[in-house]
Amino acid sequence: MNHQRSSMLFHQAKNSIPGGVNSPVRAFKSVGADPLFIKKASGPYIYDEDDNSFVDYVGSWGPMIVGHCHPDVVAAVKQTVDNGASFGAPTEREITLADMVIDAVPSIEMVRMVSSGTEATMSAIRLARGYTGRDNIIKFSGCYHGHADALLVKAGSGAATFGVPDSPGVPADFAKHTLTAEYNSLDSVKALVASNKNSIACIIVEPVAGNMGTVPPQEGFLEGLREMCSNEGIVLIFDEVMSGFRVAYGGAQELYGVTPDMTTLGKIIGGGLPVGAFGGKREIMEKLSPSGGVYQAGTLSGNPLAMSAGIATLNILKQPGFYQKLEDKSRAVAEGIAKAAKDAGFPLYSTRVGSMFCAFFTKGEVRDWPSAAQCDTKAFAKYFLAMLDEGIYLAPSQFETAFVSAAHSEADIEKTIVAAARAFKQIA
Ligand code: KE4
Repeated sequence: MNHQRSSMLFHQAKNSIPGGVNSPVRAFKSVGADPLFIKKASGPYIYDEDDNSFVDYVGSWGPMIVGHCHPDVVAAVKQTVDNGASFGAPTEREITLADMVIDAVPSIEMVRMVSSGTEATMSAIRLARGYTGRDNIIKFSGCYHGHADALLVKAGSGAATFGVPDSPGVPADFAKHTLTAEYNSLDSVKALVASNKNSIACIIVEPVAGNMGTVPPQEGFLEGLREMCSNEGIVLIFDEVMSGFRVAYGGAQELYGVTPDMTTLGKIIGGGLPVGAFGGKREIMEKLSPSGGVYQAGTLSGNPLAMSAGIATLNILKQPGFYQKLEDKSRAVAEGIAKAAKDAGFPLYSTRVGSMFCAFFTKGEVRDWPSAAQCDTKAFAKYFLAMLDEGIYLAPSQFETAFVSAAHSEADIEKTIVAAARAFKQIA
């Protein structure tokens, strides 16, 4: 497969942009290749600058659940931009999307729009601290909540991929209020709560971990966090930037029946445009400026284009049968890849929650960061490159999640499974 133009552009990009990319995990560094420069996309496909086409399982890292260039989303954005891209003033669309989110997500009684998931989690934590008057927070190793200083502590996603879960540039003073527990280990949380009595403002968790690969919550984990937070006056924050509207219309909190105090969102609710959101109980949210004293702001928060793309996307997700069809496709592709690995005698631990799935290159079970970190990332890199040669575009890191969209057809899924069978044979 010819990647000449992409490589030329990457070489050029590195002169102007650090590492040649505007987000590190896109650089293909951990898979030892030059990244593909994408020219366009449509439905389940992306097309690179060398006119290669790929079945896309990154979907812009989650937003493109209805597929690229869905006609309803394109029309909504075009119609909106003809009347103005941004005003820095309130618009009716912001109420429309806010009400759709409130109707969908069990924990959300009020919601504030921002422009990224990082802004959403950073702001939610500040609000939890303002609401409780406490300073400490608990997060989980391998979970990623964006790149705010306090959260780049044992973080997942690109931070884990590059082995900098504790980034340079984050002063110890900033990180000292961030306590880290192990995902799926209530005991590790109990120990931190006991040794930091009445000083923990919030626990922030990915209810389905997607940034160390896809790691589902074990039976009782989310329920245990809920009970602990209720007993201790700790704000429970579900970071559903990835899982929100992905694993169910009401997110993981609907799927597992556990309701947090606050929820952060992003990705899907912007339909591919820059967006984030945080919401929760009215009594907490009303502490936010200008109704309360906790300050938070943003030039492009709730901008008309992202609101329109989000509204159009959620209107598609609301259609009867949307998630069942997505579930059937996702099961088929994840199980097909797992079977291909087994038939090739390749050790793989497969996970899936709805249309989020992952193939861990390890023999053992993966339930937290320490077990995920055992993966053979070199074998993953060979698999990734072999799949790319077969026209299948996966996330360029073992510690990420693959996403299926409504646009993936049975033929695309069959092609993916055949490609996987070839890839495992090639690298075995
Ligand atoms: P953004 O600031 O990237 O919009 O959102 C941060 C974030 C917060 N919470 C969760 C659960 C997330 O998954 C993310 C961002 N996800 C990564 C992909 N694993 C974004 C991709 C990237 O960093 O380029």
